[in-house]
Amino acid sequence: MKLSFTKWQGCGNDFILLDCLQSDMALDWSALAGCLCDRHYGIGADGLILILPSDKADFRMRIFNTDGSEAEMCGNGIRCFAHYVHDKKLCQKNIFQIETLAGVLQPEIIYQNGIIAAIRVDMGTPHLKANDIPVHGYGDEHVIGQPLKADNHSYLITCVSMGNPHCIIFTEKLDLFPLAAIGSIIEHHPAFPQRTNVECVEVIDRTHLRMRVWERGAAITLACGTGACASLVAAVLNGLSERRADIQLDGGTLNIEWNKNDHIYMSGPAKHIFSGYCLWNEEKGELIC
Ligand code: ZDP
Repeated sequence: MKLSFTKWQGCGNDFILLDCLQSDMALDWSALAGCLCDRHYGIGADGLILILPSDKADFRMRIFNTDGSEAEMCGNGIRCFAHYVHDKKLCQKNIFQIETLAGVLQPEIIYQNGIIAAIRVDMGTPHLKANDIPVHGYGDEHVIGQPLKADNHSYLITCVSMGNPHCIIFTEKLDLFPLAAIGSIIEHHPAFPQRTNVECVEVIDRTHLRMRVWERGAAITLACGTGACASLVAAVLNGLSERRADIQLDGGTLNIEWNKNDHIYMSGPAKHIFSGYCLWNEEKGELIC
């Protein structure tokens, strides 16, 4: 079958978007995500996002990682989603609601001098209790600066859920941090029954952080929106930053604010790369090249 797609990126975290508003296609999304996201034999992306109708919000978003697993949420992806539906005039409002597995979230299209300057998303509230993340082995309460053994080293971890799980490690020298070597080990560590995203963070000053990410189901990517939110929360909990900071990622910068109402607001860009179509063999579960 012919699949029309559009490809977007937010801070270099790139996604294939499928507009499923008109058709109720039921495909093997996991297999499709694996094939389409492949950078050599497919289109290439960090994830596959479905744009769906919702009965409790304006739209519903589903996100699949490159390994085919479904994530609850995606911060860079939801900005791309919001920009796309706004461009296509699928929604006339500048603030609207998107249902995700992490709850109903609210993006806002921010205009400056008649052009879109950023997408700001009310990302909801962070979850800090061990069982809500989930993380095992540290009791029922918060996990802030606790030791975790991985690859014969002990790392001090802080765990935060933005709907999806994050394990944050602060380091003084980000460029020397062995993320490629330990990302997968921590992702699959038995302490994390749903696996986890892994962020290493260097504090530049109280309003500037640098962060690199190992994404669950996708390995190292240039940016992670939910990870930036989780890192800001972790920095505040460890007394390392103000409640509002710029988070510098390898692919760009996000501004994150943990408001007094406990909601997190993430502001950043979303850009269209190209659109096209591909042919998908449903029976074989592979692209027709
Ligand atoms: O939680 C997960 O499995 C993530 N890999 C989902 C994607 C998160 C993302 N990087 C973000 O921006 O929040 C896209």
